[in-house]
Amino acid sequence: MEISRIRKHLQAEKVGEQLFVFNELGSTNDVLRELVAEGSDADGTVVVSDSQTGGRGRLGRKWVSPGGMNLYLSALFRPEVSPRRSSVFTFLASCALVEVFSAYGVDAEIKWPNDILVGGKKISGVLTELGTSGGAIDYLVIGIGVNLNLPEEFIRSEMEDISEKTTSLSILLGEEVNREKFCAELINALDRFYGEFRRRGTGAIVDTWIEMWGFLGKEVSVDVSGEVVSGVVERVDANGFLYLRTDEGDLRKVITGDTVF
Ligand code: BT5
Repeated sequence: MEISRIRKHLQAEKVGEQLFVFNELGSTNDVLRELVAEGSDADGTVVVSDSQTGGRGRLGRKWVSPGGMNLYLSALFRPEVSPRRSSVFTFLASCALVEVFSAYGVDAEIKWPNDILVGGKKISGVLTELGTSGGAIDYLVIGIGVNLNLPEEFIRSEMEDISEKTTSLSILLGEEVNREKFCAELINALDRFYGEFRRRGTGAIVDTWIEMWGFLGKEVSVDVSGEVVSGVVERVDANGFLYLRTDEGDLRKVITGDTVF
């Protein structure tokens, strides 16, 4: 990916002002953290790579990251919020993704906490990691993987275990996507939502996310470290925690886990 072709489409104020583009690296999240350690720590710094040799999901899972077809991006945020609220930044990324997909005419669904699906198939995932100092957030790294031009054949042959659950934007649109343009549009959207956060706080992001998610008042099942908790979503608080009313009438607070369909 060419940095100048990304910049051409950028309208962001803060996010992507510092932009690093690599051909190949281990993980954009790790390289961004290394850049921070070396002093390239401006709020809104973005790292993009054409391919990743060690793309990661949550809990040591792998993110399939072939070269030349997708987007692997990490953005640095340095908000003044408590570490308890870090999942709101996963929500912020999800809101940005849903907005960008919608501009392509694609109706994306959010699967709590960090997946973006289309027609029940995963097209994108978000990995939020944080650096703390003295109990406060020093920085957040928001890693985003998006399947842009991942072809059906690759999914069938290289992603056998998840081939029925994976899609890409080019499969949905029936045409190749301009990756640099998509990358800039995503940075622009992250910038808009980050601006919204700075003006109005985490509550504004959570409210927009709840609307896009669409499960308030509906039943969800969540796998929390192997225990499945099911209940009607009564509330999502300003930290992004879910409150599920179970059949037994208990109110269960869920901080993290995986939605089970
Ligand atoms: C995620 O984790 O969905 C977060 C993925 C974040 C990837 C980005 S790429 C840029 C940045 N740098 C990194 O190293 N990571 C971030 P999780 O919810 O744990 O989901 C992981 C699961 O998604 C895997 O176990 C597979 O089942 C599935 N998966 C892996 N690669 C996929 C792909 N390319 N498309 C769709 N599903 C995939």
